Amino acid sequence: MAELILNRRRLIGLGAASGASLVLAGCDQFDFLGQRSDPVRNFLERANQLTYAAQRALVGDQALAREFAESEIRQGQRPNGSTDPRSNVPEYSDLAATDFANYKLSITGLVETPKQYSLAELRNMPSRTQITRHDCVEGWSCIAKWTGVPLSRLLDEARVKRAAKFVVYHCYDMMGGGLSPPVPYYESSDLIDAFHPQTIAAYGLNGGALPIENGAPMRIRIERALGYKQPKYVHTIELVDGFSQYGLGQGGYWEDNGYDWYGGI
Ligand SMILES: Nc1nc2c(c(=O)[nH]1)N[C@H]1C(S)=C(S)[C@@H](COP(=O)(O)O)O[C@H]1N2
Ligand SMILES: [Mo]
Repeated sequence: MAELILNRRRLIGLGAASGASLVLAGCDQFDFLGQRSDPVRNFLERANQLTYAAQRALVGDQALAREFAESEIRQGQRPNGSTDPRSNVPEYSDLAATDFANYKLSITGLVETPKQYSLAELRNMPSRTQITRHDCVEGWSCIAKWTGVPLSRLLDEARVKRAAKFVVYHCYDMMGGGLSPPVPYYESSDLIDAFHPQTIAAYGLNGGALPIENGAPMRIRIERALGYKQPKYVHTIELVDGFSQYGLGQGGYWEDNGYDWYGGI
């Protein structure tokens, strides 16, 4: 896990075209990578990482997601997944009762200076507004206007340690139930997506405050990723060197249920 970023950079160094054709051509083409212990080869052998590597090679580290005009916002953001954690999370219910006046966003884990921000503090920081399209794997899309603090700004204030490789986003809402005990929703990204200029800690939607059904008081927008990679109701952002100890170890609630980790569009 510690070598993942280095390895990805080496892979991208092979060039976008060769990266893509390698994946399409199948494993024989990997033979030039030599012995089994070659770090790039080990990296490529993770099935899930094939998509990741190919998408990264094609998309590039800092390519922007498309942004739209106001006139292209055709309806409100369709609520999906959890839409009201007040129903089963007392702590969230208490926060909502006072319009999130006592909400704190924590930045923890592999940082030099752990931080906490109230909603008012977040709203007073430099913001970014972007009109983007949200694509849910269930087959619908919505164009919406999101306002928030660039996550890079929060991470810079907390000063990310060199050992950090991923960011885990912890949410208030509890998923599942039935036969298995409910588990909290969570997600994760690499540092490239965390520091991407369109990745924001969003507290505003279509010109108003972010409604509860869409993740109040704050949700993360990672604009080059699918809907399930847009965590709502986020209370803690944790810098980690791996995510095996969270949930079932796949990097997110839906990943633990079989979805792809990278989830790029
Ligand atoms: N905390 C949390 N975040 C979540 C979900 C959820 O159930 N809980 N659902 C995901 C899915 S599958 C989608 S499509 C979007 C829906 O966001 P929206 O309700 O604002 O449309 O949130 C994502 N983030
Ligand atoms: Mo979704």
